[in-house]
Amino acid sequence: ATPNPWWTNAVVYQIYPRSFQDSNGDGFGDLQGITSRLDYLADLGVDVIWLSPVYKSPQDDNGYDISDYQDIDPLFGTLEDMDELLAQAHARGIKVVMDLVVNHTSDEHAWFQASRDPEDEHADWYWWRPARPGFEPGTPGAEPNRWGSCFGGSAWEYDPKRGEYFMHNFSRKQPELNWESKGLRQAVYSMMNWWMDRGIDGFRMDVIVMISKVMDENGLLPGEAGCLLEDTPVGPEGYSNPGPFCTDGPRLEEFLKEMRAAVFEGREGVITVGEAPGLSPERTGVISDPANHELDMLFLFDHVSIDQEGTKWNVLPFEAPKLKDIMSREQEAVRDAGWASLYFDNHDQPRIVSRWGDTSSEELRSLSAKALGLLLHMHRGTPYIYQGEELGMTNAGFTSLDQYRDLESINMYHQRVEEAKVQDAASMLHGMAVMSRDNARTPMQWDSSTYAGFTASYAPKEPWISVNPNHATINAAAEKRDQDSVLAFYRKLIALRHENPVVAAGSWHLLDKDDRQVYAFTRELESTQERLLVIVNLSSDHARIPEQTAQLLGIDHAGMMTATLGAVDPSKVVISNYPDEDTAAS
Ligand code: TEU
Repeated sequence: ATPNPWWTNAVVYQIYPRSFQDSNGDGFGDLQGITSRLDYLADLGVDVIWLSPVYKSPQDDNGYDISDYQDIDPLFGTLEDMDELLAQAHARGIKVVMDLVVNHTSDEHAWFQASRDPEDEHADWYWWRPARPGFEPGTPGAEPNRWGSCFGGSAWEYDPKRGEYFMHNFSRKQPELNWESKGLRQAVYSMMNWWMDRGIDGFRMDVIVMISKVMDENGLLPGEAGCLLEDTPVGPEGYSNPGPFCTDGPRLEEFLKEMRAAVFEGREGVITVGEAPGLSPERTGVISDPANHELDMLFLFDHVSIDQEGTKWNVLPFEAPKLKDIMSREQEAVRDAGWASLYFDNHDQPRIVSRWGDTSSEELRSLSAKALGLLLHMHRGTPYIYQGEELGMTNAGFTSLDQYRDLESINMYHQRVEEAKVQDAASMLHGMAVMSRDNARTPMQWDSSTYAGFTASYAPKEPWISVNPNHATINAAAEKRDQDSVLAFYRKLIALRHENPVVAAGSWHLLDKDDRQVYAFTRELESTQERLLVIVNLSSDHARIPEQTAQLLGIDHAGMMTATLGAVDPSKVVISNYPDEDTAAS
């Protein structure tokens, strides 16, 4: 069989530059700060770092609104700082992946400004549509249809200069790019090649599954101007969800193949991962199948939606069987071809130890973080560690609206509580405390000093968002000194993957799918005769070893797992060489 690509046993570390390390005391993280922390990342053992956007941006959506793809925003530094980071990372054997945001740009991008002139060559690089017939443009109800934005309000914004509306699935300062335009696509590929030629190693592609929109025979989008607004069913907040029309559209795979041919073909050592909200696990088997020449892997969303009902602000309790079911589908989809990404945390998700672990005591927080880390990293796929996840960093613990910075949380509070009145303030503030993206964006906790070492204690400016007070005990400096820390555990997890082919390449088989406390599965690799049995107690109390797992262990299932949230130290994990030895519990 062809050897597996290098990224099948790589571990990727996501950096949110704004919150990682501030080197000039302005309260924002920056590129020089990242470079100063590369030894920490090399010591952890990660193979790749993925940087959330550092391009020129008005920072309306913290850099996911780009106004110049080929320059660095002064908030983060300069192109020279970027070149130095690339050189220093590569010198340590660490690859660098940038965040590609080409479903939309900032409204301050030159392309958009040019597009506001209907005679300009860029006129069709965005989605422009006239007001509904019979309505005064720019007045309420005149929008082309009732699509809503993920960040609140209508998905259409009126531009007085052009006299038409432009579509935005995110903030009104993030106009949607029209990928039907070949000129736009060529300009994107040219920019991507400029970065690849500068020495980066690939891209994480922001909402890339949204670049193809569903069209009708006249090139119109469903629910277009002229259609009755009732054509687009409207939710309780007064808007419909554009998702179905804007995700996994008919030309998605055509565009991905065209991009791969134009940018990645012939380059070595590259990795591409596409963010795929709304895509089913089964689609990842097609899009990540190397025979299709599209993407190496996708970020799916089903497993990080099992504790939400309708919207992320309606929170449901964690149920292990639901996670097992979804993770099984995601593993099954790529059993024979294609590849899975493995993540629980990122800059849009709450911190997993607070979400599905138990932070009611220091011991349980540490055990939870290890249990969840072992669970994720022992699956088949490429694991992604989000900054601070390796420390067991927790949610922010915010209780009032003014502590939040994320426009998604703030806008949706106003829309849901004050405008549409579909949720009361207390319930929404609870939903935000559990699910807001700001939970992942508080400064990285390096040490126990005033600002956690994120910025100097004497810095002239406070950090842009509050530092979590628990940095006094949860921080990298303390955990580096503690061989039993979450950090030490993650270092072993990564080493386990690098040293045992079964972890990266072994097949995956779930055990006891209905057990509500214990999550257990096996990994097997014929070529090296290795088998691994992973048993994780995801509850906060003692759990009985379930039937199938006990049988595989050859013990009476009365055997109890002693440690609550039992994640044993991975260095004790014995990779058994079957068939003679019995499998080892881990
Ligand atoms: O996120 C896309 C996406 O699906 C988000 O709407 C996310 O799922 C949501 O915030 C969860 O409630 C990407 C980026 O990761 C995110 O940071 C950007 O805000 C967004 O696209 C627009 O670029």
